[in-house]
Amino acid sequence: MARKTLFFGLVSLFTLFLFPAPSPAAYKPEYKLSVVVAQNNPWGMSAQKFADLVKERTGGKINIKCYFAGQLFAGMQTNEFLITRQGVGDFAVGSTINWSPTVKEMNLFSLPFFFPDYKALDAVEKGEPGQKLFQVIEQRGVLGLAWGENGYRELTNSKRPVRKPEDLEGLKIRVVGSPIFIDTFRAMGGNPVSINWSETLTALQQGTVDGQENPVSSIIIPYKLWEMNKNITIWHYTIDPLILGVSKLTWDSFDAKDKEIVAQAAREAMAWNKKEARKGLEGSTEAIDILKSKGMEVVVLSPKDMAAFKAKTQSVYDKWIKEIGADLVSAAEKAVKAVSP
Ligand code: X2X
Repeated sequence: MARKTLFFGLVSLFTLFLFPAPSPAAYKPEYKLSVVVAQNNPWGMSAQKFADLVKERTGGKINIKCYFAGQLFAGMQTNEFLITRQGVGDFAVGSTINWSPTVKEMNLFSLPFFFPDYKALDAVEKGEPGQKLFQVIEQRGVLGLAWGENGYRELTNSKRPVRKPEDLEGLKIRVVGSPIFIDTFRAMGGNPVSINWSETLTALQQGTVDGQENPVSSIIIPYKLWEMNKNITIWHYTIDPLILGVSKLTWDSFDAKDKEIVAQAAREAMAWNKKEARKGLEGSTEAIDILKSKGMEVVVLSPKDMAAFKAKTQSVYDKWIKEIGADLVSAAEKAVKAVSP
């Protein structure tokens, strides 16, 4: 009897050794988070804030390292969605512009003069179109945790004030490597050239390009673009939301409690980011005053001036509504009209 017990005991020990019970997915010593920009601005800072909150609330179990300035993809910013979906990067605080060459639907935010105010953007993000966009990216392997913001993109250049489409003629403008931007600037009369952000400051310094377009509080002020470009046109021509996303591969390895901690930290960090991105721009002239104090000539377009640029971009709409999806665009249009008629 004793022998038999010993025998079975040994057999089960051996079996345990060969086939250990499935352990909970192992956590990695480090999770990588990708950001296109440096840490000197609300976008980069919000990524670090998120990482800090998660580390603190998981007692160091989820340790996220931020890779700033496009380090995870050697500056090739339009690859960010792919590397996140593949799990090469676990997280990204990514611009919808950089994801749009991979996820066509994201070009919604780049339709020229589509979002008249922040209310309209918030309505789209919170409403059906925003949910639909999160479904689209989830199907492609990236879970959207929260919306953040880079901001309304404004035009700067070293040559002259731009008030009307004729002023744009012949100006060489750096844009992101997303085709809708090339189409839009060509339609408006400019001369666009795609350059990664990592090389843009040098291109501006060396005069390879005359200008660029980016948000005031998130990019133009922190990067001191007045050192290269004296003219700025406030025209709100496109808006650039951010998404704090996580690779599905990484997400599925977290237990339920950690998922909740990560999701909550994402919401908090992105809420802070949105507030900072709009700082001095919403119901205030503080950000514009900073630009003026740095010697910039600020042109603020009236709705009528904007309409002259928008009229030039009909071909962009005709082409890109098909790419984005007519249903998504009209759902967004409805959401916009409901809050900003
Ligand atoms: O490249 C840009 O212009 C930037 C930093 O705004 C984005 O990543 C979209």
